[in-house]
Amino acid sequence: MNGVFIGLGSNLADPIEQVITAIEALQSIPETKLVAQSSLYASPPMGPQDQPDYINAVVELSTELSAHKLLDQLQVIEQQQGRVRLRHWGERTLDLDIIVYGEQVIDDERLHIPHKGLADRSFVLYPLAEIATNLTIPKFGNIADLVQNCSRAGLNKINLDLI
Ligand code: A4P
Ligand code: MG
Repeated sequence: MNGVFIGLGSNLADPIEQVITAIEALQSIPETKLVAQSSLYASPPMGPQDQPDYINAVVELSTELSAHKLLDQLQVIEQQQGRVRLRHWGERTLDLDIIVYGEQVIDDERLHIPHKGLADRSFVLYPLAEIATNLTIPKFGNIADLVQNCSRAGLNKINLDLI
């Protein structure tokens, strides 16, 4: 199964390192391979403003796991990296969201796929567009149109060579 895209976000405890560590951890999920990874991006927080800026990235996986089994694995990685759930849209050491799972549309008590907020989130759309130029997302349409309708103000690509 191709075309599974995961959004990574962190704004606590060395966020760049958190995201890099998480990308490594994703590669040890059973029956799953890393296909592509975006650059890292910094952006101001969406939601409560009294929290640090975020580092975000998007990766593409190829996996034999169902979306729900994949979510189980993502939540294990979040826990491994000390995830504590403080408040909605609040600070976190690591957030792993399934953005797109192939052509699937899922709306149940555990999962909304494609991710509900993706059209409003520059920190998801721009890294996604970097690795999936021609993607068409169920319910949302093609990535080029989504990017065009979402301002990238405040979103900065990180040059890891400078760090
Ligand atoms: N869940 C439902 N759908 C999915 C999905 N597609 N992928 C459920 C992953 N999980 C999904 O997650 C709560 C539950 O969502 C999970 O148990 C799963 O069953 P959570 O991460 O604890 O959620 P939350 O913090 O209450 O809210 P939410 O809306 O998920 O937070 P977000 O949307 O993740 O926002 N600003 C910037 N610049 N960059 C960011 O990355 N992130 C957030 C968090 C806020 N502001 C940000 C950023
Ligand atoms: Mg989440």
